Parts: sequence; structure tokens; C-alpha cells
Amino acid sequence: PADRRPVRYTHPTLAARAARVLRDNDTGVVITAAPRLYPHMWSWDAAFISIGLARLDVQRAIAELDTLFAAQWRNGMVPHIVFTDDDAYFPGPDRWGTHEALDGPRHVRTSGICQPPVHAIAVRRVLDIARRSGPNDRIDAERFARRIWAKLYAWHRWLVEYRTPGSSGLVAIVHGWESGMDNSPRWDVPYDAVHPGAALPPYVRKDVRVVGDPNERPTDREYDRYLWLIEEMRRAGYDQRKIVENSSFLVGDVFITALFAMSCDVLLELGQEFGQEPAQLADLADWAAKARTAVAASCHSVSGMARDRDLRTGRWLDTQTIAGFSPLLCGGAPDDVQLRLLSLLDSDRWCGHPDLLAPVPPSVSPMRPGFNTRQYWRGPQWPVLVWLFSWAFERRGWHERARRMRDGGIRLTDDGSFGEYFEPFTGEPLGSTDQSWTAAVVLDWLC
Ligand code: 9WN
Repeated sequence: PADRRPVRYTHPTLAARAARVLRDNDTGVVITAAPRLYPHMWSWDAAFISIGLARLDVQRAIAELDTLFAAQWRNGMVPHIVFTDDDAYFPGPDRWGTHEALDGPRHVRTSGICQPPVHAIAVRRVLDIARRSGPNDRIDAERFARRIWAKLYAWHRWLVEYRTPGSSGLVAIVHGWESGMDNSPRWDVPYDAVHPGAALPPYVRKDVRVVGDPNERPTDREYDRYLWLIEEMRRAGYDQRKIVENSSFLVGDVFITALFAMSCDVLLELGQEFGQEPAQLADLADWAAKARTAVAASCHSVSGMARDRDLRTGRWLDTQTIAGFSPLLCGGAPDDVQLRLLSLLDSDRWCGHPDLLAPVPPSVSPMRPGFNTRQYWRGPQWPVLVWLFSWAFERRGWHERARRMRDGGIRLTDDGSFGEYFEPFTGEPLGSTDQSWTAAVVLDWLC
């Protein structure tokens, strides 16, 4: 399918365009997640953005992560949004009302939930890139890695202390936004139990004004639930114990759990290198092992796919999405399960589907009922996820697979639009264009 899209940039031109996107989205203080749709700093976006930035300017990459961690809550949580002064995004800081939260930072306004813990991975990557780029960059990045280590540890500790309830060992989320895969069908069943009350204050969405086709975004019904969960948290004063105990949404997220296992490994390696406390290193080894065990234990006995778990009802969530491949990221599943997952990933149900423009996993299999080519996390392909798979495969020693993922990611994005997500068959960019994290992963692939 070579010419479904009219434009294909050569690699040097594509890299130059990606660099320009990051420069244009730089407010001077933060690099916004996207120019109009997302005019603030998002937590996991900032991690990926720093990786792309390191290819251009190590100092700027460090500054981005420092800005994010300067907004870390006193209890250790890294908030999902650090707000700029722009008011073009809803819900903004007033709706979150986190200034009333005891644990929140005082000097900056943030949302009251978190996002996937990929930050240790970003620090590792920035450090590796800096070490290759020259002695000054190396010194700066090493200083930075030493300095941020304790903050990363506190963030991981928060996830264990507050967000690993019950016996499943899965890291729990209290809002679909925390997963980063907001309206994925993974969350349909638990969201059915979220009933927005009459006390839900009225609101006006802004996202649908920016994205031309509202079908590319979540529905109003979904938004009511998103906003209701915020209302519940606000009423609980953002007290994590109360939220985890009472909120109408509490789900063990298998994909986050896999990312957490990998991030703990990376943080442990960094800690060993920089001589951090042995007791803290032992914690990280223990957390990584437990997270891996939880991911492996979630695998379906027939398909092998990893599953989320609704922690309110105790039920496994069998919806098959890209998150089902979590054990391929972090390892730890028995060999036969891993082989089944690899052949499923290669099959025509996933990357081998004959009509895909680029052979990388869509967010939902094109063969599943409910697959939607255009709607957000219900079908489109997301370059950042492709980056995560290629990074994890490389780390696991699967070099050929890692290269194929990377090449597929470049194919997906070589129209130079830096779409937020892509229609899998036509390669049409959807959601925002000039999305910073898309530009960042492309830079990392090409440099
Ligand atoms: C809500 C910024 C973020 C990403 C998420 C993506 C989307 C926000 C939204 O944009 O979520 O957090 O308003 O839809 O789902 O993964 O971090 O790019």
C-alpha cells in the first residue's frame, strides 16, 4: 500500500520537520502536548517529549523533566497535567480544584490524577543519548539522573503504597485518563458502573471545537462519566485512601503494571550505578518482580492475552486490546504464553492484517467487534505505543522485532503530519496534528 497517502518524506526531512514541531510547541517554559488541543504539559507526554528533545538539546530535555517533577505532589504522585495559563482546554485547573488538596504543590496548578509511569525509562534514554553526544552533555545528564532519582523512587513508592490495593498485584487506576488510553474498550464495563449524579456541575467541552470530526473523540456520555469521577475525587479532597476505597471506578491496569515493572528495572539499574540506598534498590527489585507476576497471572488461559481486572467487582475484563500484549513488554509470562502472544501479534488479527498501511499494532484488533478505524483508543494506531513496543523488544534482545516495529512506526508517520493517532488502513492522521510526542518518538527513531 505505497501510495494511500500522497506525501512521504525522506528520513532527514522528516527528522527536520519533527524538530520544528517540538520547537514550535515550546512556550519557553514547557512543550505543550499539542498546539491547540492540549496547551499544557501532560505527564507521560513529557517523558516521551524529553526523549525526542535529547536528540536536539540535552539541556532542554532535562529542563522538561525537571518542570514535570517540580509539580510532583508531596505524597509522591506525578500529576497527569501541569497547567499553563492557557484556558483553551477543558477540564482546566478550576474544575479540578486541586488547590484545596493537602498534598498538592503550591506554586503550580495540576490535575488530581496520574498517568503511566514511563519517566524512569525517559531518564535512562536521555542519559544514554547524552553519553553518546559529548562530554558536557554526559556530565549534565549524569548529574540530572542522580538528582531526579529520589523523586522517581518516591513516585514509584506512591504507586505501590496507594495504588496497589487488594491481592491482584496490579497497579490500579481510578480514572480512565490515568491509563493514557482514555476511552479504550478496556474500560467500558467498569465505566458502566459510573453513574453521574444530578450534582454534576454543568460544563462545556472544548476538545470537540478543536478536532473537526467529533467522532474522533470520546462521546458526551463518556465525558459525563469522566467529569463525575473528578467530582467524586474533589469531594474526597484528593485523599488517595478515600478515593481508592470509594470511587465508582477502580481497575487494575495490566498495561501500567507492565510499564511499572520495566520502569522499576531501569530505576534499579540507575540506582546501582549511582550508589543509591541498598534498601531502596531492594524495594525496586521486589516491586518489579511483583508487578511481573501480576501481569503473568492476568493472562487468559486460552488466548494468552493479559487482562485488566475490575477491582470493584473482582472480575477479569476480557476485552482484547493492545494492552493484552503487556507480557511481551515486561516479560515474566511462561514460554508457551509468550509464544502464543508473539504469533497472535504477527497474525492477520494484529500487525499482519493485510490492509494495514503500517504493520504496527492498532489499539484494538481490526477483527474484533467494536473496532472503530477513527475513534481515538478504539482502533487507531498510536506512534507512542509503537515506540514502547520497539524499546521493550530491543531491551528484551529481540533486535529484529524491535527494528520491524521502528520501521513500521516510521512508515506510519512519514507523511510528516505528526498526527496524534492514525487511521490504520488509510494512514490518515486523526485527532491533533503536530502532536509533540509523535514528533519526539520519530526523532528518536531517526537520529
Ligand atoms: C486527557 C495528551 C493526552 C495523552 C493521553 C490521551 C489524551 C487527554 C484528553 O491526550 O488524553 O488526559 O483530553 O483526551 O488519551 O494519552 O496523554 O496528549
